[in-house]
Amino acid sequence: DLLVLAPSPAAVVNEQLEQAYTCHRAWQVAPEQRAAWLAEVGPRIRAVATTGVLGLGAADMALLPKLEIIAVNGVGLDAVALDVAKQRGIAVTTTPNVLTDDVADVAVGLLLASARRIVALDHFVRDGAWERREPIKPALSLRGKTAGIFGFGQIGQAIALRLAAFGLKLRYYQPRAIAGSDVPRSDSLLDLARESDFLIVCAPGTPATRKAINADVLAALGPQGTLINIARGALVDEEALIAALRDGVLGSAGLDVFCDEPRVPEALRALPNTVLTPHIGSLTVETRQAMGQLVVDNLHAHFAGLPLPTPVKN
Ligand code: 8YV
Repeated sequence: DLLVLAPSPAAVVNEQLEQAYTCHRAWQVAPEQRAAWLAEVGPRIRAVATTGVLGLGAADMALLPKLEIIAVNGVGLDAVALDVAKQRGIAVTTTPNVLTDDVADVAVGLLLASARRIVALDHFVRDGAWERREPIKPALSLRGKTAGIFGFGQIGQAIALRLAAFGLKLRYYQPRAIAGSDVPRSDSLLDLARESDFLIVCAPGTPATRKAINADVLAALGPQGTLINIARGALVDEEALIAALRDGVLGSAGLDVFCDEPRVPEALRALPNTVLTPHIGSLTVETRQAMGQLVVDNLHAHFAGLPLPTPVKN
């Protein structure tokens, strides 16, 4: 029996799961009935298919005594109780590589939209302000500016590759230096923010990165600086971000992720210097199909006793 916490947008993925397993679809259960439902089906569940956002917490895991594998449709592991999984010998898989380029594209899109005020100027045209000949303030060019990448893994490096083509200088920070990279590493996150015009958050959500982007980092990025976040909302002190954007301590922000999704603070939505997207970094037809296929392949491999294609080393 497979517990499916969310459907894939790719029908062929859902069909393969339905064909191979007895699927229990959690998203079709009303929130108030979820606990009772899970207590009933839980003892039969041997596998869970979940998303990067939903993960699987310790409380739910406790209701699944026969659980053998958690297949995450995403790369974020922040919502999975990895310690419990390890203790119980439960395998965990993710969907690396296949989403890297699409997520990097969204980071670049948010950066361009923020720097050149594309969304605000779209409204400017639609609302007739252009026709009324209202003035348009020129933006600042990207050329010669510095993009700092916080978290220089696959996604961070894919973003660097793209931004180099825009004539941006690049730097990164993460605790572990990347051997052989020609992108210089800053000494700390605070230094990276100080040295950058654009700070792009690509690090995993962990206890160590929680609220790493705090008031000091935002002030170091500065009044002409831009924060881009395609990682997890938890890495940013959202209250501090709102204050910095409101008070002109920070120039602008392009955000695909938030602290309490899908709720986005009204204060953030009301600010003119933000570009906001609903966590769509990996949401393309092709990538969601490839991610979903990896979920299927990992589950099939597990139950066939074969090596897992993309296991998490836990
Ligand atoms: C998705 C993600 O939002 O990979 C992740 O960790 O956040 C995204 O790809 C989600 O996991 C889709 O299922």
